[in-house]
Amino acid sequence: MQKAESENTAAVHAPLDFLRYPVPEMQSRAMEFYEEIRRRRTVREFTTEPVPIDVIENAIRAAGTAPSGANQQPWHFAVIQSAEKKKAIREAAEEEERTFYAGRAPDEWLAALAPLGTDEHKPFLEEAPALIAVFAIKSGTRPDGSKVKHYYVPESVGIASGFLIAALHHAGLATLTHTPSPMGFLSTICGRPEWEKPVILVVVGYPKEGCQVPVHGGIKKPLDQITSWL
Ligand code: IYR
Repeated sequence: MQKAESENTAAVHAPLDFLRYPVPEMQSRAMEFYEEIRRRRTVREFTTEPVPIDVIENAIRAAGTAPSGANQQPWHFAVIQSAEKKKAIREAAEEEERTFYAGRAPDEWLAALAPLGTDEHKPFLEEAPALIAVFAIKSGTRPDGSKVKHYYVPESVGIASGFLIAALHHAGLATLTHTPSPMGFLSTICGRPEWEKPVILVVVGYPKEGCQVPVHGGIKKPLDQITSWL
């Protein structure tokens, strides 16, 4: 069977741009990165202060370097700054969350959330200067309009989202990975097509003066509980 041109392309290789460090430098870099990333906390109290747009752009560029299935980069980042759109998102999210907290969520789920102190009120969706809605692109389209299957989409988008929040934290911004459930309203508000699925709403900004975070969220499993060495 005749293959589409894009599927017929032979691999072309180029030299790798890899920086090799002396072991002591590698060790201090690993420790420094851990010390930096462990300070990232999910924030739910944001100021309205605007953030530099080029910082957001570069964090999204960093996210866009993530590995993905067949390098198909099945993601889209919608940056929402308009007060009107943020209000619409807050209203839609709070409506979903009201039903979630008032009965749709099973007791076991509510019990798991209790130490975080979350509820249906989401003022940060309006107060924070920027929201980044992350969309997973379920399938692509060739120039002739036919569908291109995408591979490992949730894994790829999860990795890119990890890069995104790490990049924003590294730059000095606070984030919240918010997952209103269900979040189909984001497609409508952001004007995204049906083949893109909203997966995470990253709230970005500066923490309010005196911002409190739940102690529970800072307790991470020790290395021996999350690893096995074979
Ligand atoms: N989406 C709800 C509930 C919620 C669910 C999980 I899992 C969390 O880690 C935190 C919250 C909300 O945002 O309140």
